[in-house]
Amino acid sequence: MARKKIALIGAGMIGGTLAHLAAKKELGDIVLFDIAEGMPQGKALDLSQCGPVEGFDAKITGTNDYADIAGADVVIVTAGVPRKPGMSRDDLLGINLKVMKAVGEGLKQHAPNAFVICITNPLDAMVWALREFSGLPAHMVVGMAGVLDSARFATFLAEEFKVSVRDVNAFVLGGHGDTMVPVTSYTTVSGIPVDDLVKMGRSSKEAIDAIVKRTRGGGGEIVALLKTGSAYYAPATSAIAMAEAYLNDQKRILPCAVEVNGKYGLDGLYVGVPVVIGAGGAEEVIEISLDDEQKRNLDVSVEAVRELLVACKQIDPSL
Ligand code: TXD
Repeated sequence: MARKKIALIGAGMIGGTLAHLAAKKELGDIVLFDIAEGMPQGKALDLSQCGPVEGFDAKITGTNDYADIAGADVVIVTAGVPRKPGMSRDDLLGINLKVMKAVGEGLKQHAPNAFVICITNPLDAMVWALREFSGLPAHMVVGMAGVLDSARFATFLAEEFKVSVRDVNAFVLGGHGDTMVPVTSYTTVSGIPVDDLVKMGRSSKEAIDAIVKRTRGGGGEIVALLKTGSAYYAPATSAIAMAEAYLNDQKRILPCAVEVNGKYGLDGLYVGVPVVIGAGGAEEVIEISLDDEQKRNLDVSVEAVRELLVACKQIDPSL
């Protein structure tokens, strides 16, 4: 059987890390695409030279030509610009929306059968726009945010409870941003709900509230420390988990930004919900029951996503 092909659109910090992880895991041959000339080719060469040391068989190439992504099985999109001092959210939205248009057209022409994972911010709006511009079926275009947000939540909870991160199963719903909804009633340590652990005196409501707040600001905390960009190791690791679930038909239930039709009272909006990822792409949205406060929090998050879509449509009336 021929090797799978993984195309990475955007060869920046996350793109490079994705290439390294995908090669180490031998997910397939890798094409790094970027508009910057020479950079994807240089990174591909550097990464290829890890092969003999690490012992992986994966062909890694860099390109500035969309034709080279032809036939890709998985495409992971990180193309765009991050926010810089003095830039408004709308400035970022306008720039990255144009990038999604170019990427969407490239996908439509060269990789119409791929499973597409979008990472570019503002995530929920960009994954929706990418689906619109590419014309690919909605179950094949998903956004990565929930796996990362849940991983951040799990990291902080494992520290608080002084347990292995492997035993923490954290759950985050909603859009990617300050309004995301970490759900403690569905978050467990070896099957024990966090709310029960609090009742057992193993932590306090105040400590868990502080962790929820830190999770919501998890990206910003890293941006403030790095000063020159945003997180890339954990975002790349999270997207690779999604790619593996698709390539190996794992049927994992992962929180992803997907088009939600009917469930959660939504009508075609892209928002973060638990979804089964397998060979069919985003196979099924899982609707969990929420209490009133969780519902209110999800509504706030959904409203923030809706506002971004209105802004996108104002910038590009073709949407
Ligand atoms: O959870 C999440 N979804 C996220 C999202 C977590 C962390 C970071 N998140 C967002 O990912 C971040 O706000 C950015 O929008 C993306 C990519 O982050 P990265 O750190 O990889 O940014 P870089 O290093 O600036 O890389 C972006 C690359 C850069 O090499 C540009 O030359 C390229 O994108 N770029 C393009 N490539 C192809 N096509 C076009 N049009 C293009 N424009 C820029």
